[in-house]
Amino acid sequence: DATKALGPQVNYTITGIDAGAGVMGNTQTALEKYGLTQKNWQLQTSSTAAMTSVLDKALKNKQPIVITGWVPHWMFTKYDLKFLDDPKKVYGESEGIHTIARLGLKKDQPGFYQFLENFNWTSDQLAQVMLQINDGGDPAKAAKNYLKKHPEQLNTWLKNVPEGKGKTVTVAYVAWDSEIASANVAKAALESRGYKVNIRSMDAQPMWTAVATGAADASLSAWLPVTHDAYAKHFKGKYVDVRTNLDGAKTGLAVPTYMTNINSISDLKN
Ligand code: PBE
Repeated sequence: DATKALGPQVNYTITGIDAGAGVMGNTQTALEKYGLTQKNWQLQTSSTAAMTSVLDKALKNKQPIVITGWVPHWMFTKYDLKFLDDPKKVYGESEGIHTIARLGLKKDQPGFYQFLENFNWTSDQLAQVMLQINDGGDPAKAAKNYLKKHPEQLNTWLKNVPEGKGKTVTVAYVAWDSEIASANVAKAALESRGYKVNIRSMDAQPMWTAVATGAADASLSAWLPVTHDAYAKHFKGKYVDVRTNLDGAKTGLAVPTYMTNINSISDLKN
């Protein structure tokens, strides 16, 4: 009921995802900065899968719900959602997905490092792979299909990358949908040049730790400058920020568009 206060209708709960996600830490900050903790608002930890399933149900019943949202993600393709305005800029102004590498990688694996310097794409391109996977497609197959359809882009990515001759590299990623797509596409691209690529799925903190300690060679899953700021600060000097592999990422709080009275995080107070 749009005329009633939102808080009691959703039990003052924001439906979140995994605890290690940067958007969770920032949402906790948002609750404090917007004075929502005093109003008993709380952030529920769950997983992307659980969050999107609760979201799916709410949408089917046209019920109110507040979630931690982000793009690129298929939730914004599949559902009519809107980000809540964030006048206090808790979630930052512009965000990108960065490629990070372990110290010494450029010297040890110049060919692989060259690939990392070459690799970037757009949200629309990433979505082609992500949506195939969301439709039940095998991630490795979706990645190979993408490369078949974009041979020129593959050439750009492999520019000045010498034959791998079976050299092994390890790429850490977090199993968020956008990162499942990028890890698999990078793997397929490198394998077409003769590299052997181990992609390892882990939580956000272990991912950063793996790159910072050299247990992984690189990762394409770093959201900067805001979402993973805490990790970036913690591991400062222990990793190389190679480049932005995708521009125009965004995180924040999101609601279905039928919640016409709720447009800003400040509106949650009413
Ligand atoms: N996300 C998706 C991640 C980065 C990718 C927004 C859930 C996070 O919050 O750490």
